[in-house]
Order: sequence, then C-alpha cells, then structure tokens
Amino acid sequence: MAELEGLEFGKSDFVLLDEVSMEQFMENLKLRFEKGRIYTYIGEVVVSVNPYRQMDMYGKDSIEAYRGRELYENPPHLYAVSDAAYKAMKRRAKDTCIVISGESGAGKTEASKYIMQYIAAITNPSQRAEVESVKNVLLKSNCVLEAFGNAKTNRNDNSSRFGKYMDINFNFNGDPTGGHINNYLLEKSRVVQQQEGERNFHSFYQVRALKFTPVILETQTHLLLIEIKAVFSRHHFIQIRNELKLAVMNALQVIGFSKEEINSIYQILASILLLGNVQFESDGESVQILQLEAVNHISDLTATDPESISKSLLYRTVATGGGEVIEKGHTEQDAYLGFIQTNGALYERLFGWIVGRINSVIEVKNYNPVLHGKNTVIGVLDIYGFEIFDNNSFEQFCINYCNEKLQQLFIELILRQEQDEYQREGITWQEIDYFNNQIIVDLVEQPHKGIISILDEACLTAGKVTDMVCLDSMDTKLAQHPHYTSRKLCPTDKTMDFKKHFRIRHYAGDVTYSVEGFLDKNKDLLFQDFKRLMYNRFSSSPFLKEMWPDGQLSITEVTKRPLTAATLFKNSIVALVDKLACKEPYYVRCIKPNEMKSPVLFDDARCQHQVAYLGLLENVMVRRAGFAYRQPYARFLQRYKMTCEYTWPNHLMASDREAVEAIITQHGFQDDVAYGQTKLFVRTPRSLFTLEQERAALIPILVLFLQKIWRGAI
Ligand code: AD9
Ligand code: MG
Repeated sequence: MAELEGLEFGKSDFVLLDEVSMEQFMENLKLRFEKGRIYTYIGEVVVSVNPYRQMDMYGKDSIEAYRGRELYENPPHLYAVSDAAYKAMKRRAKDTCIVISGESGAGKTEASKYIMQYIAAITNPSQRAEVESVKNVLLKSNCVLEAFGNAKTNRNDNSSRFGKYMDINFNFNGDPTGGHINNYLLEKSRVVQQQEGERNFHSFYQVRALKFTPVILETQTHLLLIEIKAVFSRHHFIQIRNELKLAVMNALQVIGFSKEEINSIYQILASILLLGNVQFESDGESVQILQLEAVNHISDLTATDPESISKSLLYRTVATGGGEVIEKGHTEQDAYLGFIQTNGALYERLFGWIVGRINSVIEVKNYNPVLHGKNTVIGVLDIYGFEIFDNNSFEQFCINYCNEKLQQLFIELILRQEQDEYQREGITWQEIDYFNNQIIVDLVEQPHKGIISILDEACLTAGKVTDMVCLDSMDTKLAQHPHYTSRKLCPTDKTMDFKKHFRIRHYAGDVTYSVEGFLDKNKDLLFQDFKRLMYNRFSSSPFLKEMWPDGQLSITEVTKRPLTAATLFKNSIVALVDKLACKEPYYVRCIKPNEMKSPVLFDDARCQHQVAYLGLLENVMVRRAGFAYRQPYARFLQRYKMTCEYTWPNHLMASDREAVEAIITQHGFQDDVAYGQTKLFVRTPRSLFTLEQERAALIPILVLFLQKIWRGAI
C-alpha cells in the first residue's frame, strides 16, 4: 500500500488523500499509472487503469502473496479483492459477487479472467479430479465465449459484444463444484453490418481461416467451408493464427461438445456467412434472390431443399381474419429487413445455445445440502459500460439503462451495507448526501409512463406508427421530466434534430439518441416462416430444433405477440440486479487511460470524465465519512499484539476488546477508531499501515529471538 510501496508511488488508497478533490484524485491516479501501479483502492473498491502492456504481477508468486491475506497487507491488486470475496464466501458462507464496470477497452474482461484464474489457483489443493475438471471447463468457457461473442471494434480489438454474468458454485470445502453463465444483449446487428474499421465476431474469421480439416470436423463440412471461401470478397476476412482456431476447437471438446455438435456449429456459421452474401432484386411484381449459388450451398450444408430456403426469405404465411392461411410475397424492403433479422437471429440463437450447452455441463449436479452443506456462490459480472458515441441508437439506450440500474444497485448496496453494519455494531453513522439516480431509472422503466412503455405501445399499435410518431409521443408524455429533453422541447438547442433526437441526462452525462430504427429494433420482427423452417427442415441438425423451439407453432397458433426487445432486456436486467442484490458485493472500476491503446499515455480529460461518471469521488467521500476498515477483535489482536508491551505475548485483560484498546492507545490512534460490539472500526488505513510496518520490522527480530531460544542460547 502507499506506505508499504513507498510514497513515491502515490497513495494506494484514495481515502488517504489530504483532501477529497478532483485535482488530488487525478494527480494520484496519474502518478500511480506512470509508476506502473495500475491498481488503487477506495476502501474495498479496486480502481484499475488499463496498463496496455503485460504486467509482471499475475504469476504464481503473486498468487501466493495474496492468498488468505487481508486487503491492506499487500499492495492493491485484483487478487486481494478476489481473496476477500472468496474468504467471505468460505468463512462466513456468504454469497458474494464481483462487479466489474468501465467503458469499452477499460480492461473488464481481462480483469474477470485474472479473477477467475486466481480463484482457480487457490482452490482444490488436494487436486481432486472432479473439481479440476469443473475448473478446467469454467476457464475454457471463456475462450469459447470470446470467440463467439467478441469482435474487433474501433475501441477495442477484443471487445465483448455481450454482457456476461457468471456464477461459480462452491462446496463447504470452498472448492468449485460448477457454475452458471447468463448472457445479456448480444449485439447481433454486427453479423450483418459493422462500422468502418470494425469486424464481425471472431468466430467467422476462424471458420474462414481453417486451412486443414481438424479431425473433429467432418470432411464434408470442411470441404464446403473451403468452397464457400471463394464466394466471399477478401476484405471481409483476415488471416488469424492457427493456434487460436485450434484453441477454440480444443476448448469446445474439453467442455464436452460432441463431434456432431461442433460440426453443427460450424455449419451454421458457414450458413450465416453464405446468407450474408444474398441480395434481392425486384422486377416490380415479385422479388428474387440474386445469389442462388449461396442458397444452394446453404441447402447442401443443412440438408434442406433450396426452394424452402428461398421461400422463407421471399414469402410469409399469414392467417387471415377468417382463419384462412395465405402466402404473401415480401416487398424488396421487407425481404431485406427479414434477411437482416434472420441472419442476426441465427447467430443470436447459436450463441444462446452454446451458452446453454456450457451451462448444462457446468451446472451443479447431485448436490445435497444436508450431506454437503450450504452451496455458496461467487458471481462475476463483466458487462458493457456506459456508452456515449457520436450516433447513439437503441443498443446504447439499453446499455446505458443497464448502467443506471447497476449504479442504483451500487448506491443501494454500499449505503445499505454500511448502515446495517453500523447499526448492528452500535456505531453512530453520519448520512452522506449524493445523487440518487432512481429518477432516471424511472424515466426509462416506469410502467405506462416510462420510455420503454411508450416504445412498446407504439410497437403494438396497428398501422404505420413511425419512429417520429413515437418521438412525438415521448415528447408529450415526458415534457416535464427533468432528465428528458428533445429539440422540440428545447428549440434553441441546435445540437439536436427536430425529427430524430431526444436526450437523456444520465447520471454519467448527457446522451443524445437518434430515434431512427428504435421501433424496428424493439419489435425485433422475425418471420414465423423462417422459424418453422429452422425447426422442421434442417433435418441434418437436431440442434437447430433446440435453438428454434418457437418454430413448432403453426401459423394460426402464433397470435400472442412476443415481448419486445426492450422489455425482454429490462426483465433480464431486473433479474440480474435481484441476483446481485442478495450477495455481498465487491467492485472493480476500470478506467481506460487513452484512446491510442498506449501504455504511456494518460489522457487527463478522458480519465477525469470516467472518474466523474463512475462516481469515484463520491465513493471516496462515503468511505471517509464512515470507517473504511473493520476487523473482529480477536483477529486484530492476533495480528498486532506483538506491537504492544501489554499484549505480547499474551494479555491479562478481561476481554480481547480491552486488549485491542491497549494497542490503539499505545499508538495514539484513538481518534481514528470506534469500538463496535464485535469489531474494531478504523476510519483511515493510515493506522493500519503503521501497525503493518511495525509488525514487519519486528518479525525478523522475533525470528532471531526464537532461533536463539531453540539453540539454547537464551
Ligand atoms: V469491452 O467493453 O468488452 O469492449 P473491456 O472488456 O473493458 O472492453 P478488455 O478487458 O478487453 O476491455 O481490455 C482491452 C485490452 O486492454 C486487452 O485486450 C489488453 O490488450 C489490454 N489490457 C486490459 N487489461 C490489461 C491488464 N491487466 N494487463 C495487460 C491489459 N493488458
Ligand atoms: Mg470485454
């Protein structure tokens, strides 16, 4: 920590700043980054700055240094919070979670991997085979999820295009017994379209780059994959390293995917690639597919007749009011829209199925709480951070709403936890006033009045409700809301367009959204004909059936409208927040130092913006107002009794509490502590650092002393 590391590295806990100001905060953050100290605490929260270079701090020695230690005993590290979460889970049978947040490229996914590696390294010392196998599958699942869910973006070469929450289950020994992964809002539009300079999901390039047939792939699948390469224009693809492709294939096998399943995955990927090449043309009466060659390839890959594929792309079956079923040709625009949705949906369902398949392997089986004790959990959340782009659309709206919910949880948990503990221990607590973003959460999710409700209502209204009509409706209903505005409501604001834009004042800053495409994206229209084709006709792949269960329904049965994309997302985020709320939380707040991916550049303005919207300064204030550290009397005494003549080697006082009081008084720390029922509360880490230093200085003397006793010299 600051003192453990030396003052030239800055303060290792922002709680120790002389004064809580943005200037001091930034100065300290920058100094530490420049000195290669990428982690700094705010109490138990880890603030991490992406080093953009390999750091020599994650090896076996580091793992050993942090294992079983308290936070302040070592310099700040992800391993220390991982250990704190693990200890709480093991010693106190508490479910815990580690919430990692920050913007794209800030280092969330890397952090989540280090956390998992640490947990894997410190568990199962007896190397039991079944536990090792669970650990292996958990670690390998990262590789598969990254291949299918990550892509190169302009912000990050390995950007996660989905949110991930992973529960790891533990038995009473503290060894992993299984887990469960939830995925959120995969950015499926990327399958069809990417911004300039960005790429599709990694998995596609891996298909494209297969140079030889891995044993696991059927020759026929592979030959087709090779053949379809010719169909594509080269600029879509780049060569990737062979090891990477094989690593994914190997990970799929280790996890337990069968040969048939792996073949199906690659067949579907190839089909999506082929579909991506399809174009439509209208002669005024009907619409045709231009690339029949591509349709024939899909038909070969999936053992489906080409006519059915063409038909599902060009026609839709509709039930008339009288119950009659008729076929209706798409317009060129409908066909194009249907094709975009179809391609995205194929990939989304494939991804969801892969996650489900991993879950079926890692789910805890045959766990008997009576025999095995309480099954505890550590959850790790790696989810997209707040996004403000030049053009913000439906996806940013959902992502930013998710961040509002997580911020709300942060406020609720940090405050509630503090208050609960102070009350339990009988310590007076001074309330801190800071911005509660509930009002913005309500703006988005409130029934009837919130933006999601207004969007849903527009999607359900028969007839042509356009994005602009929907914007009008929002303007009418939300005109008075302090966090909502649009050009119409604020005509002087020339940064917005009358017809397109609305703005939300988020806790992290103002974001202007373009309403264009909101309704289509929210409806997430997918023609039932395509679902049925997937379910019924892709006979070569039983797995497709599993991915498209809704294709079972006949056209007359499909009357109930499916939930909209925004409502489905909202429901999943509400469920996530409920899950997190009942766990003891640990936070990692990631900061991206610059846009150039440079290991030496600290962009002051960019960093300060992140510090502000992550609410880090407020976090320091809360920590300083309360007591940053607390420890049961017995443990405190055990560690520091050697620093006080009245407690070493043993004390003669009536209780451990009194003995602890003696240590505190001898060091003159009375003003920095409060005495609870069972614990000592310490306001700043300064006193603990001093005690740590004294202890460290005394240990060699003690060892010498003991050696002399053993040798009989004393
Ligand atoms: V996104 O929201 O998924 O687009 P993340 O997940 O926040 O984003 P990621 O963890 O992928 O960012 O980190 C981006 C890149 O920064 C990595 O590919 C590494 O090259 C680099 N990075 C991040 N953290 C570390 C680290 N602790 N050590 C070394 C790092 N490099
Ligand atoms: Mg990521």
